[in-house]
Amino acid sequence: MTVLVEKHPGYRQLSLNRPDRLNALNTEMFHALMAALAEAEADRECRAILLTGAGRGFCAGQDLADVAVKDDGPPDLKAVLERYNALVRKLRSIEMPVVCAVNGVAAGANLALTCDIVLAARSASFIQAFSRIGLIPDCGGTWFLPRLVGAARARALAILAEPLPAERAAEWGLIWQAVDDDKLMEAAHALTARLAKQATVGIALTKRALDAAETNDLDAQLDLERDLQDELGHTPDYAEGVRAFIEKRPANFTGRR
Ligand code: LHQ
Repeated sequence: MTVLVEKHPGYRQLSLNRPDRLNALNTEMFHALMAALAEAEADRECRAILLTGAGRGFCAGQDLADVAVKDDGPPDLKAVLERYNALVRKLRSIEMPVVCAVNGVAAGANLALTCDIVLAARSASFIQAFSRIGLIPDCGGTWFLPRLVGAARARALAILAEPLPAERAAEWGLIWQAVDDDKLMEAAHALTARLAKQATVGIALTKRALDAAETNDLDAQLDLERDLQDELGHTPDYAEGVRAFIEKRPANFTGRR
């Protein structure tokens, strides 16, 4: 099993599971991850996802043994990237929050940056390893990096491929938080469980609005916010949220449309 799925009340933990390869991605893992995401989406009780890695690493990017240049020519990197692009699009648009717990080195794994809230163990590091093998940051790396850390830092990270320790990654805004190693999973579970009880559709549309803002001008974004807010105004969670506020009690959201 290249991806382990654990069901928790309200959410699922997906663990990349090729620890002897630092969870380097291969075709089997890609399909397992896509299937696990589809199953989570189909489960009405699942309202959040926690993504992490088994063993000492989070993910070492593509399994390089599978894409080495052979005697008969270079591998079909376009086909490989088509697959990963589908994964990035799915993680980005899935209608529930995705928490990433980066438990160890993340090398060429922009999968983590695709997630909505990223926690990392203090001993973990982020390496844009691509330039070490003559490639560019993929899986959205060239899009996420400058938006998260600014142009100067994005360029240096991408070109130098030096490890960025978790704490500095948090200071720079690449991730949400660095957490003591022995507290990482506890913190990640607490956060994901909390998100699983929030207004799921509201979170889904927040994701959509923030992504659209990357290309919209203010006029278009104001229109989008109006339309999404209108949609949310018709959800049971909005009714419950306002009722709970007025009644001075915690809201009991269902995450339903
Ligand atoms: C690995 C890998 C790995 C296979 C560690 N593959 N075995 C590229 C091509 C095609 C299409 C799609 O996109 C891409 C984009 C990319 O993903 S580019 C980035 C590819 N990844 C890398 O360049 C990172 C390669 N790994 C490393 O630089 C190191 O392993 C890091 C810095 C991550 C960790 O170093 P260490 O902690 O010293 O561990 P290690 O190097 O000893 O690795 C442990 C084992 O895992 C080792 O195997 P072994 O049999 O010696 O125990 C590695 O060969 C294996 N491994 N990454 N990507």
